[in-house]
Amino acid sequence: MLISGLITFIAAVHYFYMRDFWAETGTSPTEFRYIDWILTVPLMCVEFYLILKAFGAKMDLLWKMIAYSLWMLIFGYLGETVYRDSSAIWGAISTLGYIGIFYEVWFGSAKKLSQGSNDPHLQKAFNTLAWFILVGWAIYPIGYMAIPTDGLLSGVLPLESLDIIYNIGDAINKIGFGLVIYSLAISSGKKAEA
Ligand SMILES: *C/C=C(C)/C=C/C=C(C)/C=C/C1=C(C)CCCC1(C)C
Repeated sequence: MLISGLITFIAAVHYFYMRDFWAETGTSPTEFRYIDWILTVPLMCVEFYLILKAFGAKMDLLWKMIAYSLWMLIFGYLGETVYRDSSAIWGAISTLGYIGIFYEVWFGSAKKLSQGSNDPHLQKAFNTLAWFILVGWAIYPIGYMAIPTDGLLSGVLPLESLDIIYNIGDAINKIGFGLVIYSLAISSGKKAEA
């Protein structure tokens, strides 16, 4: 619960900065956004680790997921800033990190720990988070494709949609993750009382 609170707090602080930046310059607050993500996405990996810890998750699972997320974010950042003219290729490289996380949660050791837990509350929460990774996180690459230089959807989506899509993704995923963790905490609490 503490980590979920921290994630929404970090995001809230950055959204204040991003709002001012947008209001003053009329351009995308890319730096603030990626500083937010580089803190909050690894914390989401910590949430996966913590809910699986009682069922045998080891630190190497956590480090693997954090490494995938840093890979995803660092290359995405490069594609949005320094190498904007070749954003598509950097986006493709970044996507490998996303696939790594996706694999871990849907088929890899994280999935196996959840299945082996025999705890229906944990499994339900884990599966919901896995769907957030598949559907909720897929919102971001769509926003990224609105980059005007060579984005795959740049002719279709106006430039502003990049920030709007990222904002929608953040709202869905950060609040969604928080609610899943919250309901897991409640149901595990009930079980502990019984
Ligand atoms: C709270 C913030 C979250 C959950 C941010 C998630 C960000 C992503 C899943 C970003 C993914 C990207 C790709 C898969 C390719 C293009 C570049 C990114 C960084 C937008």
